[in-house]
Amino acid sequence: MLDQISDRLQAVVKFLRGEAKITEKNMGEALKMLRMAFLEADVSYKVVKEFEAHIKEKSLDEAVLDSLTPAQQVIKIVRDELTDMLGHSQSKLEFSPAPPSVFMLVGLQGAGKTTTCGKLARKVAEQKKAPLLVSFDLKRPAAQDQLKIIGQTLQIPFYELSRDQMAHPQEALREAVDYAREHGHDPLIVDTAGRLHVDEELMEELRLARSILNPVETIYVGDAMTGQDAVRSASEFAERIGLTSIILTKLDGDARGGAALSIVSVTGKPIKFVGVGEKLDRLEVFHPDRMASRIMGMGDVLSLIEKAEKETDLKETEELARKLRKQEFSLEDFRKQLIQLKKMGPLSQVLGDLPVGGPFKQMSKLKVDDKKLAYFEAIINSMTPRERDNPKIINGSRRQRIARGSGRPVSEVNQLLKQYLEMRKLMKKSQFQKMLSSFPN
Ligand SMILES: Nc1nc2c(ncn2[C@@H]2O[C@H](COP(=O)(O)OP(=O)(O)OP(=O)(O)O)[C@@H](O)[C@H]2O)c(=O)[nH]1
Ligand SMILES: [Mg+2]
Repeated sequence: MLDQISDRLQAVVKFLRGEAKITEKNMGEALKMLRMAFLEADVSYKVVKEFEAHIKEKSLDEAVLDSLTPAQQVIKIVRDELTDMLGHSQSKLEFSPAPPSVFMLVGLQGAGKTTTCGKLARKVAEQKKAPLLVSFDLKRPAAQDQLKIIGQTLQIPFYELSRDQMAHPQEALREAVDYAREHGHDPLIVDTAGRLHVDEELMEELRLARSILNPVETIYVGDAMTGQDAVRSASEFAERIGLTSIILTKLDGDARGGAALSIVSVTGKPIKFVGVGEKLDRLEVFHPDRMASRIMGMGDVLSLIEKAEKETDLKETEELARKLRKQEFSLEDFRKQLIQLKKMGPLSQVLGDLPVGGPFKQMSKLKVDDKKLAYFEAIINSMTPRERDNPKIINGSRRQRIARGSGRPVSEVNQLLKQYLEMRKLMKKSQFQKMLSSFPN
């Protein structure tokens, strides 16, 4: 996620760390590096200029220059400014005191509105809400089906418009709201049609829907891959129909970051979530502070730990941490680890949340895809408890027996053992130990 700008900003951090004093000269150099990094990431020029001015003013302050750690102070200033650029602090979804709260999702064609309706419904359902989905995309009959299928997949109810209702969309919307109210649904999540460009017809349609639905959240869904285009159309939507929040999608791709870094200051609206994959569970709460730290390479250990705590038994994690500290990490533990990783989602994503560099980057290079996780599990299942505790005893004939038992080739058994050893080695390294030390003994 945002690898390019992240690499560039980390280079600035590194540069500053190497400077014992902050002078106008090296500060000028750092500012130039920052400017290039942002412009390359397709951040709007105006936003870059403001950012630069703030950094300069704060960094050349006497208190910073005279401090014992001027470079660190400047790094902190950059981090704080970056956090502000991303929206300062986390913003939550609004709910209406008189349900149903209506969330209306708007945006250009293909931005991810329909998918995000599903992701959002899933997210609020997790918080014990009872969402209802409805599609106000009446142009394409397939649009209704798309959301209906998403609803079925998630087991979240979908309010299907009849042909008759489609002919009278305004009434249909009122009926959908009434239905939600009568059946205790909250929120009502409304999908809308997209267009290639902002046009008057679409704006009219959305304004009308808005006047009937009176949504507490009008959410602009923007494709982060389209950079400044997403920002420009967001401000048009903001001006012409009014927005309350933003969701950026496709941040899992190689988006350069321009949209994420400009959209908040250009529209004045907060980013509440980001889409990080096609699957319906790939929606993350957006934390400006964590994102800023992550971009600057300070590691999003917090959100990783949160994720881990949510889906793994803390006790098991503590036990694992203890074993890792004592370097007793056995194949049995490796097997448990694989199961946990499987629960947490694709490996590359989990590892992507960890601090950049060091053992983690190497770990993400371990060639373990999700299918392989299942094979690895099968192989470990075919080992005896003794073999799992003491993999050293697994010689050639044992390898053959394990391969036969698991129905996998011997080469894969070899590969697993090799990766296990590599993982063990990596886990001994200091950075991981540091993270583990945040777990109680
Ligand atoms: N990689 C990735 N793909 C996404 C994400 N969100 C949506 N997509 C994909 O983007 C494509 C378009 O998504 P839709 O939800 O149909 O977009 P839409 O805005 O409803 O499109 P229209 O209704 O045609 O305007 C689909 O292939 C989605 O799977 C995301 O966060 N990451
Ligand atoms: Mg759609």
